[in-house]
Amino acid sequence: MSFSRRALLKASVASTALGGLGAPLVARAQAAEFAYKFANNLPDSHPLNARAKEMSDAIRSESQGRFDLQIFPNNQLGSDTDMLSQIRSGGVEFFTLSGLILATLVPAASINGIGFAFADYPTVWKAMDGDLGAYVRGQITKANLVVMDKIWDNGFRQTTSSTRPINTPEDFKGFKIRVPVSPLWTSMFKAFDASPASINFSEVYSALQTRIVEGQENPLALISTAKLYEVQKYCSLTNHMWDGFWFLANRRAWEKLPEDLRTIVAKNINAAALKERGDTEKLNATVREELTGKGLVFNAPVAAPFREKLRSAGFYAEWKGKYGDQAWELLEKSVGKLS
Ligand code: X2X
Repeated sequence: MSFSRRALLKASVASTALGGLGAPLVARAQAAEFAYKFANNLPDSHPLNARAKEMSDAIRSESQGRFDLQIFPNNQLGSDTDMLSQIRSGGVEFFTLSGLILATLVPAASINGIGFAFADYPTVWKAMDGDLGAYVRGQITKANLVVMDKIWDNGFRQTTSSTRPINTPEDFKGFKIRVPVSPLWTSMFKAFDASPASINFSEVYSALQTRIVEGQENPLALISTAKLYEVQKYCSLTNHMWDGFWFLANRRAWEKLPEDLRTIVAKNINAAALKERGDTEKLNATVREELTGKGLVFNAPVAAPFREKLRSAGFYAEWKGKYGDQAWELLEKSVGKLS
């Protein structure tokens, strides 16, 4: 690094320390050869964004200021549906998206969300870091997006409601539930005889607050960080699916990067994913007490009748047909027989 650049960076750090007063605000932007945007739908306080910040700092320093990864959390740049089109056109360079939503473009990407497929985290990571994940990444690549190796954790999803707890599959009957924009989600809650409405996460808090829907489902880490407990009363630990975020890149933007920068960026993103998995799993396991303190009333239904309801509604048979034998076998190899 040249003397003058170092001096400029120092000045910039000093100005930040002084609360941003003073001048050389542009040092960082000027230093970076590449400034890429990373958009996501999660609150700032979610582990994904905490680890993303750390990762962005590590990338900046390892690349000696050549690469600046700018994080836009909380749907600041638009809903998941908007961002999926932006990542394809290059309007954003990076985006984390649930595989289930990505399935609107890459049908195979929802396969990890099949109801009650995964029993626990070790099984999830073995599959997603193994053959099943490799298969899905292959399909994503065919759709002309770049995907990092390691999927990030959202978690096992639980059902919240402003009207009633869910104890048995019958409690889902007629239940007005928000689901993310994804055919698998709609299909699954229809199989429960619920009344699912596809709504992007950016609109969920207000949809619950205004009671357009009675309930929603998400991992506890997100029910906590997105403050959904403020507009929900019950939380039923249905554990009905595991959901994770693929870290996607726009292909043209990715290929514009010189090889050495690609290596630095990918290595740090994948390392951050592993740390985020640890944080999120821990938060999902420990935040219940805090949520109880905020007024959420918990119950823990037995899973078997829910799974049986999906089976008898033909859910597993239908999705096996949609994914095809190869993908289904990879899933069953990881989780055991499903239908
Ligand atoms: O939209 C949701 O519920 C969320 C945030 O969990 C996903 O991204 C699937």
